[in-house]
Amino acid sequence: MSFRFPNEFLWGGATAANQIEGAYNIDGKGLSTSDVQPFGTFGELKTRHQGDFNIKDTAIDFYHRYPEDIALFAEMGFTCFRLSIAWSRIFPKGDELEPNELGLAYYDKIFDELEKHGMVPLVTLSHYEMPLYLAEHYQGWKSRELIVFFERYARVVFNRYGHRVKHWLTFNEINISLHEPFTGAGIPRGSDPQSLYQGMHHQLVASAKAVKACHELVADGKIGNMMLGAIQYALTCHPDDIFAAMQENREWLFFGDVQSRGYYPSYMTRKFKELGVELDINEEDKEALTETIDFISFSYYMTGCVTTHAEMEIVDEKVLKMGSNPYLKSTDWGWQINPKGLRIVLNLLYDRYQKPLFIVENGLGAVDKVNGQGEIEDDYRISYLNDHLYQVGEALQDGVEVMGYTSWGPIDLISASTAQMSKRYGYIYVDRDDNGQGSLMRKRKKSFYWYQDIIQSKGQNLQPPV
Ligand code: BGP
Repeated sequence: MSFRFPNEFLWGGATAANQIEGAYNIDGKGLSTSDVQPFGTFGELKTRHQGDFNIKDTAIDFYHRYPEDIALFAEMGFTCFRLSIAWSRIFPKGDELEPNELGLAYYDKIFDELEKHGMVPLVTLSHYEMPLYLAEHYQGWKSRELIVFFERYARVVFNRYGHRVKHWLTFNEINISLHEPFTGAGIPRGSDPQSLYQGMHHQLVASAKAVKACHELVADGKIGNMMLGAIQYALTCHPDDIFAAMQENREWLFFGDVQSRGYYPSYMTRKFKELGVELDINEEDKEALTETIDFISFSYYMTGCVTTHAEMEIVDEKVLKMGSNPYLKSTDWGWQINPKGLRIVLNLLYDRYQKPLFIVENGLGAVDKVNGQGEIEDDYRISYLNDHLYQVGEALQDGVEVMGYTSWGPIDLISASTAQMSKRYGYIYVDRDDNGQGSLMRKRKKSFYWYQDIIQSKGQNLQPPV
């Protein structure tokens, strides 16, 4: 079967400020939580000392090289580019009353460049980082005060860029903070459920306030949430496993439920009771939550299994402790590859929310080798992306409304979980290794031409998975 994706379907790639920009301490930027995570999201935290090496300090130097990179995206035919604004560039400490003009001016230039190439910006307000000062002096999102700071930041950027940035996301993978709370929420690892869920509640309220601000300040603006859509299957058809899988999936769907319905789902009442969590939710919070998102966005890389009784291997110790699925293969980093699962998630989310969906991350992290002719023949990546996009085509036929697809890391960037450069996702190769050595030169991979062809053919050249 061959598909022609809708004309208005947005095609592109996705990035995050701390994984591409570098320039971590210039033009008035404050330190962010990412700047003290030199080993990645799931590595050890470090106090930052003068002269310490963190590969993200330079990353791929997008801060200075953005015209070249955006031109390469345009050459591939991107109609959309997802990026995040580093909050610490706009409010270096996070609690200031006035923004940093140099930080604002930087993103003006990025949007100029995207406009020049006719690309729609999709902007994440908070992608896996926040001003470090807020983590150190306010206990991160555990503090209610952050709602005010975040809303101020959101209003500043909507006012500044709202005339030309119409697509926004609030918190990247908001559900990940239950597993890794420092990265996105500035809350220490190992915190008790009370602190975690209170912090998440503050983020949910802040997200809703940003939605309201966007609706007020951005004419024709659309704003979505962002969830890590790692669906869990029951390992067996034993009813206990089916129930366990349902509960596991509620761990992430809970966020979408609040953000798209405007109130806490009833299943959380029992959960909070069992965990001994008593949330501080006031009337103003409840009112704020009623401002709901316009679309649902999510990342999709892998799926897992759960069971209450059968033998099951754990395939990814590092990130989400996914149960092994005997029918699937894994990447070199232990992420289970499941293209059909993307069609399942798309259908599930559309059935549940009846809102447009946007796949804002998907891709294969792999080691690439430059061959004797200086080429990078990344057929494994082409096959991964083909098979996933094919399932998007199927989901469109299923009647699911999909706004677009931005694959993760269209240009090689620093891995969030491991801070490696060698875990590459790009269509564009960047000459830099894990120790920071390399010329930073950009090079088109084989997948560059493949994606160009897929975009140009509006998906018609996707091949049925073999
Ligand atoms: C998502 C994050 C991204 C990104 C991606 C790939 O969870 O939103 O920031 O990095 O995963 O993960 P990694 O970089 O660890 O391979």
